[in-house]
Amino acid sequence: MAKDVKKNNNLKNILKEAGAATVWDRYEAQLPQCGFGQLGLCCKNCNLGPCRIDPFGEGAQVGVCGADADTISARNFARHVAAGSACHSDHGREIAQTLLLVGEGKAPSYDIKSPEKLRMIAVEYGIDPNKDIKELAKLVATKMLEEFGKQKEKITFLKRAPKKQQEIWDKLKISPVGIDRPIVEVMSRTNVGVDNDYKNITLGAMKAALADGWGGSMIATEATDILFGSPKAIRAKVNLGVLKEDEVNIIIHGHVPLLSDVIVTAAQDDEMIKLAKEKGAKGITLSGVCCTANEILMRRGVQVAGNFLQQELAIATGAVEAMVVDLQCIMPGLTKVASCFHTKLISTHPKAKFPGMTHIEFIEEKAMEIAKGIVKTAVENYPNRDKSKVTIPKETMDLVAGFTPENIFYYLGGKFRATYRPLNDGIISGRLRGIAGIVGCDNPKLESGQAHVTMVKELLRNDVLVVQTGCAALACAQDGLLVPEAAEKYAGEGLREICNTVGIPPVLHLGSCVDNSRILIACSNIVKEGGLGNGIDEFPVAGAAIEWMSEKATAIGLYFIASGVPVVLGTPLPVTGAKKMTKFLTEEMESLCGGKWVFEPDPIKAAQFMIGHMDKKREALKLKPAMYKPRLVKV
Ligand code: SF4
Ligand code: MSK
Repeated sequence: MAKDVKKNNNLKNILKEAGAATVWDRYEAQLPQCGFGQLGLCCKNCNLGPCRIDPFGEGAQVGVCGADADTISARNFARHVAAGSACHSDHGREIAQTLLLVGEGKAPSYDIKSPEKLRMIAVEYGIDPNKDIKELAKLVATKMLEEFGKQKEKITFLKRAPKKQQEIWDKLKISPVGIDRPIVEVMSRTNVGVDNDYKNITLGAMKAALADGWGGSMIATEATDILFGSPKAIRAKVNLGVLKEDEVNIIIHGHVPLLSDVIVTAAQDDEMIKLAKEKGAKGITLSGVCCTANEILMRRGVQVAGNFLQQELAIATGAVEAMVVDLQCIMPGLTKVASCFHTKLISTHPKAKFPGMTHIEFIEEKAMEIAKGIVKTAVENYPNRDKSKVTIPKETMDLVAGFTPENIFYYLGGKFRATYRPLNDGIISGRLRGIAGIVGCDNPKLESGQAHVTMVKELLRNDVLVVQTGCAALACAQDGLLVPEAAEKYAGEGLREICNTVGIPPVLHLGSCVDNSRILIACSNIVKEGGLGNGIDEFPVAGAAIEWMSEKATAIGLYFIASGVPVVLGTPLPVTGAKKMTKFLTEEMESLCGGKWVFEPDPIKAAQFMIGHMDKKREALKLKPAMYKPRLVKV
């Protein structure tokens, strides 16, 4: 059964009455979902098939080619990871390409908002950082783009990882050479009759995942910071209540901020606001959904309408003039929902078109012109709004976003003593038990966002500092966990002391899905600061994407695991019909790289696993146990 946790039920009913299904309805209609698919036992990699393995051991145990359950599930899993890595990495490539255009003076709508970061990255690529800023942008972007096609050398940012992790990857032969190549390699070796050893296939997938985390995603993060500015802690509001009854509402949805950032500027243009007033609105309200929301939230303070599962509900408010989408996590079901209202759906990316949407193609060279055209289309749609259909929920919540591995130095150590020392000392002394990364999507199979909230509250009361990205961060933000005041309400004594001293929330918003790379960097910085072992696998850190849904989440999970961090999923990977493969992923992998997958649907048990893992790591480092008893809070 879908778990809709009673959130926004009014809007769901409105859609039902209008004859448009929501993601919850469509999920129900799919039940029972295919057991072979769930167990990872079906294969259609060649035209001898499709084949499926009988999970009860009575029917066929191998496909027509002879592949068994372990080979089939490993191949399927590897292809998921490759697709996820490809998605993030392509995102990174696009931002780097725009950076190159800026360096060449061909993209006048953009600027270098963070020259400091540009210089920092230039040094890492061996470029003289004192060159003219445009020239530097060109050189750095060229180096970034070269990373994708490298044929001999390892990708540059691997050097950011602790030496121990680099040695493990070399030993396992999974250090990625180039970003595209390991992805192509997965597709090649999972073809019929190529790689048939489930462990070897999985190692190939790990290489593709590392190319994502330490390559494509990291480039996406760094190039976005260079172009649009490194985030700073910023307060904003979240939830559907950010939509305004008397203003033109434009929602931006997707992942790549190249257009959305320019739309933010276009929507503030006097000419556009004047036009909105002429059409009878008081102004223009811009808000975001999914990771585009995270990108423009943390750099421009733009409010967030909602997470993945709220995209259809936003339209059901009847108050959205236009939803502008780029790519990733955009439900094709939106078109049916929008057809019940006046909302214009505008696709903008050549790689992501939707039957039923208006396509206005985005070109970097003409970004502002296109952005203004889109805003104008939305404004002109305002008179078509049927006021009798407007139902905007009242709920909003404050959040603080915009933490990065660079600025957290300052929050922790002060401007003149910028250092991770207080954080490491907090862990060493036991004030903090450890750090948890709670990331990923929201999913009706679990609790539509609430599983994140329950898990995070359990971690906070046990003095675990939580870092978040993606829709998980937005779900917790809606519950009021991303404000400094949440420390008083939910944190254990040790975490509360630290949050109150430095004025940070107990849950730190680190950005979008590609910004999981920031968590990797933060982990590396903690190891470099000293006192907590020699590798990411040695200190008390764990991750979870309990409500995962996208293939991108499998890539993210696997690069954390390959980097030494165990990762909890609420619904298992589709491999559990293959016994040896499941054992490899959930047990044996730990001895190879320090991380492993854990499948646990109960958010409290999932949090307890993470806490237990942190305690084990503390013991191995001969640290004192956590200083305080867990806080007694009813979750
Ligand atoms: Fe069947 Fe093997 Fe072809 Fe897969 S690759 S469809 S298991 S014959
Ligand atoms: S948007 S990948 S639903 S986190 Fe990055 Fe949210 Fe998951 Fe998409």
